[in-house]
Amino acid sequence: GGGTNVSEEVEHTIVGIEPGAGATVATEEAVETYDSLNGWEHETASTAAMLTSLGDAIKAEEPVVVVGWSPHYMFAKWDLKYLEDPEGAYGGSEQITTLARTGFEEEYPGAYQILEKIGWDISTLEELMLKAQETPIEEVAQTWIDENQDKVDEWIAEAPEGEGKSIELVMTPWDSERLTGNMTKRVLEQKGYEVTLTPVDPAIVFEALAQGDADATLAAWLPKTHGSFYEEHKDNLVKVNEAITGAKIGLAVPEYMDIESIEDLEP
Ligand code: PBE
Repeated sequence: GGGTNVSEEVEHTIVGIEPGAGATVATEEAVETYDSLNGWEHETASTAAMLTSLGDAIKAEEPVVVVGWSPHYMFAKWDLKYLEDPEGAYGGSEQITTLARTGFEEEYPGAYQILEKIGWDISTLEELMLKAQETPIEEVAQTWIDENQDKVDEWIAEAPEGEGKSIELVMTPWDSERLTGNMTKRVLEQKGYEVTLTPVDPAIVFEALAQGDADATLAAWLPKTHGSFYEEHKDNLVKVNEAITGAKIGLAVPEYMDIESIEDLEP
């Protein structure tokens, strides 16, 4: 069937992303779970390399199977579809969750109240990420703040002042998190906090919070993508808010490919 041809054409290879990503672990699980992926290679390198492979394949109208996720501009830029995942190797709908270290709420009541309110919808973030292809992400974040000051005012109005206290935010290095991290930093700064924003691998986000080396993050994809990190450290973490709902990870292919499910691939 169509699956045999495309599986051969892509040389039984999934184009993955960074080794430290939650989506990478989920893809390893998918390769173990599905008979259709028996003997497949899961190539990991970087998000940039994956996007280059995807763009090249689409330009040539060739098949390609990549590790994809939403929110990301890939779904705005190209016609892509997720392959159905009947075994649930990639989980379902995810919440990008705001986490704090234990004790943060007591020490930073104002920031905590603000973090409880901050959130965006997926379509807003995808639009901003597309903009960030041409404009530095810090600038995209600042422009969003400038154009949405009424919303920011709602978030910060009732919170106590920060009075110059320092907050360490950690994030993962993907665009979605760099964007929400940079917007959050600017919101907290408006209330008088000093905010540092540090990009680290997902495992380090959770360790830094659990050990009290960082204060908060807006980068936790739950329940699946970062679920094992969360389980390991949850006794020392506080769930503050679901800042973004309806996120997703999975295997993605161009619309023109004649397959619908991971089970349509062939070993
Ligand atoms: N992602 C984007 C990350 C989190 C944000 C889905 C590629 C991951 O850890 O898989």
